[in-house]
Parts: sequence; C-alpha cells; structure tokens
Amino acid sequence: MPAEARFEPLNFEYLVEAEGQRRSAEFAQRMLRRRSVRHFSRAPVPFALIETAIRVAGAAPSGANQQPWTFVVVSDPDLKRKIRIAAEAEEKESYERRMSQEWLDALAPLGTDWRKPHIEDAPYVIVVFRQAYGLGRDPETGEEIRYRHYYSEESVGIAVGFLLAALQLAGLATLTHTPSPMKFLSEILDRPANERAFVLIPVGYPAADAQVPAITKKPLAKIMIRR
Ligand code: IYR
Repeated sequence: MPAEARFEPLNFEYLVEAEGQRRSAEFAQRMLRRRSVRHFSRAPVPFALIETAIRVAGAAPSGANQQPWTFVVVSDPDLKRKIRIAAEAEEKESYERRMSQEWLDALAPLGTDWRKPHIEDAPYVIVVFRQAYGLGRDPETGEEIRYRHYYSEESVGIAVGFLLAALQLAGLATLTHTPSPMKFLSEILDRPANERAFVLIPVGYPAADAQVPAITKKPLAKIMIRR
C-alpha cells in the first residue's frame, strides 16, 4: 500500500533584492574559482568538513525522493592504496588500448595519463555509489524485496553537484574521477549488489606547487539563450 501524501508549510527564506544579489555574486565568485585538482597535499582535512558536505549532497532532489546514493568516505591508507592500484591498472589498459584516438585527442589539453597518485595523496577519497534499485524487506515474510529507483543517474549527478559545491565552499579541492570500468570499487569497498560506483572524488588541499591545465569555460553568451 503506497504511503499517502502529507503536507506541511514551506519554510522559505525570502531575501530582499540586494541581499539576493550579494549572496548570488559571492557564491558565483567562489564557484567560478573551482578547478579540478590532480596534485594533492597530504595535509589533513577536518572530517567535519566532509561530513557537512555529504549532508548537503544528501539534501539534493531525487526521483520520487528515493535518495538513491551512498557516499563511502575512504581515509584508510591501505584501502586508498588498493583503490589506486586497481584504478591505475584499469586506466593503463584504457589509455593504452581501450580509448579511441578521438577520445585521447579530446583529453590531450588536460595532460592526464594513467598514473593516479592523487588517490593516495588526498586525505579523503569519496566514492559515490548509485543504487540502481532499492532493497527492502517484506514486512510479512521478512523476505528481501527489490523496488525500482527512478532517474537514479540524474539524481546522483545532482547530488554530486551539491557535494562538489559544498566542498569548494569549505575551501577544499576535488577531482571527479571515473576510472572505467569501476566494478573494482564495489569489491574493494564491499558494496551490495544494487550499488554501482558512480564517481570517485579525491578531496583535500592542493599541493603547494599544484598545476592545473590552462583551459577556460565557455562564456555566458555561448551557453545561455533567452527567448
Ligand atoms: N578516466 C581517465 C580518462 C579521462 C577521461 C575524461 I572524459 C576526462 O575528462 C579526464 C580523464 C582519467 O581519469 O585519466
């Protein structure tokens, strides 16, 4: 039997125009500085910053509010090493054999290769899992039941956007990394059958001498159309 809708008053914070402008500009200024970082310092990061960012990610909208995500926060050096070794093995195969020349050419401006030392250098690696379907128990029989998840890809993508924004505002550097295939992450992190690795995010402070590729974002005129 489906649960019935229940309603409550919206708790909305109205801002006077000047305050809205101020906050919007401040947020933009901070977000526009975000860069994907591949050179991390080993300096420790307060766990509270990670926890708060994941709380923010968990507030993202999702299909049928099913919240089809699990955030695995890895700081254990042995686990990080295992993940790095497995990721590098997949990446080496990808760069040397699986990726097309067209793909390699598209990536060339980023200067990446199969080596992923950042997985071990960053104090935290957040591995985001997408729950392809839900798992529950039949209240009568106690049997395990599977239920459909709606728009889980989109939902987890939105939650990761929230997560990256929250980490940026916490003064942390991040990288979205998707070694392909990512099945090894389920095995190393012992995740259940309904979960699929979605993205791996090293989090930390940048190395003092961190470099980033000299690339730019499209101007507003190229991405926005008003009708
Ligand atoms: N997963 C590889 C390759 C790679 C692919 C894309 I698309 C990127 O934007 C960056 C890298 C790697 O992480 O090196």
